[in-house]
Amino acid sequence: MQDRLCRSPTTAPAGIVHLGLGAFFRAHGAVYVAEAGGWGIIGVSLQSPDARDRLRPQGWAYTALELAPEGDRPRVMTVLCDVLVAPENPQAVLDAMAAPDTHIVSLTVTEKGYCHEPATGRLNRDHPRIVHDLAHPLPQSAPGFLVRALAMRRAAGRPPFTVLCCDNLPENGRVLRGVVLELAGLIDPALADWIAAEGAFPSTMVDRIVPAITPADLDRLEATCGYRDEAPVLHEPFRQWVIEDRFCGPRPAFEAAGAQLVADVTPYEHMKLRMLNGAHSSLAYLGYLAGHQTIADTMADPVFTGFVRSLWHDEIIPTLTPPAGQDLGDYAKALALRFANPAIRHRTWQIAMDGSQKLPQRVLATIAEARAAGRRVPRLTLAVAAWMRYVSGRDEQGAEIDVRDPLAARLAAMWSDDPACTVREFLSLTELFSSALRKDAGFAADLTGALRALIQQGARAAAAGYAHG
Ligand code: CS2
Repeated sequence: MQDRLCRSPTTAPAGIVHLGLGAFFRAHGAVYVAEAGGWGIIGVSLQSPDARDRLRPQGWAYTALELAPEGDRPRVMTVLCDVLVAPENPQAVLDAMAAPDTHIVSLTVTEKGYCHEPATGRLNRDHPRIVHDLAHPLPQSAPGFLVRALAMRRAAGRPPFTVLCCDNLPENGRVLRGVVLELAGLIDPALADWIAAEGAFPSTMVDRIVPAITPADLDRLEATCGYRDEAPVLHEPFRQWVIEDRFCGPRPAFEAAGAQLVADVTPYEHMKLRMLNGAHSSLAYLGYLAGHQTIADTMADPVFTGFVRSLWHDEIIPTLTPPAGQDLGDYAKALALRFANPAIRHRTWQIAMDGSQKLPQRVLATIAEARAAGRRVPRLTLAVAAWMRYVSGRDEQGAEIDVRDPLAARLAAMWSDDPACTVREFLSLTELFSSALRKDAGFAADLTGALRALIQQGARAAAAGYAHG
């Protein structure tokens, strides 16, 4: 075996504490912070010690490996200064967040980490971690850490940090602000007033495709780089970060690293969530059912290339107001190339995870707007049907699907042999479907038809029916 990667971390002071030290942040936000210069990051794992244990022997350094069709490009990242594991020592995490030098707390805790109801954006007060955090001063949830750390800063006479949400939620900063204020209000209404008046929660749009690492990737990296790295991240060449320029304290010169600082992130978020993530989820469910392992494999199938092109042009783009200077047709073309990148093995199974938390903003909001405008959207509807079939836990050959979703057990129990009955059951999910969609008889009928087609013909043939305009 080659020598293990080991570098000294940055000497820059850590002005940023990041909650949720997964691959995405290390391949995206951390790269911007490193390029902006002058700042370091204390990473926090909210669940397992795995990342800390792999990174510690390397001095917190890791390789970010860019995967382009023309070859791999490694880069060693030294922007992390420390990694904390919240369940082991929640007080250390709070202390880092409350430290005078901390100006920003950023988050990638995935959709379900916000303990909110996706359909309404409000705090889910029954969430076990929220129930815990209301009763105990040492928190478990991301909103709990934010609230308790902000309380410490207020008590110490320090200004709040800027909360920088980097997850794929619409108006992510506004949603997180609402969740934090609601939780703070339940603990101490005066704290909630202080956060509302002094705090800042800019919304952001984040984009970079980051497939999960496999053991084979570690070997491949060792062969390419000549050293062993137990905690690398893989990513595509493309990256984009659009940030609302509303910080309540100092920030890195993100623009020097190519981030776009804007007044309103909404048009960017809608474009990205609906066109990239909406298509990703649609291809993940349909592709998985059709037997495709990765998004690139799915895109190599002409049925799905045609399907996704029509999905973008006929169903998603008509609901969007493009960001200034952005042509949505060009955006779709670029997405098709990114999805087809054969160097990225982004598993349909990985993207299919947590559908109950992803579908509302990626697919259902687009459907609701199209329906309100009197349009039918057969491809998005087929994607919802494919999700229903996927979470039933059985694929087209009757083999078991390893469904990962906080609602997995409830969703599986909704499946029956009668498509109309299954659709009725799913449409009763108030956490997912807006009341307009739940009452929309036309949508229910289309969804039933789509599900029937999926069951009778299989995903590939059903998608083929909608592959061209
Ligand atoms: C993907 C995203 O796993 C998923 O659900 O759709 O992680 C996607 O790759 C990123 O949002 C791209 O920016």
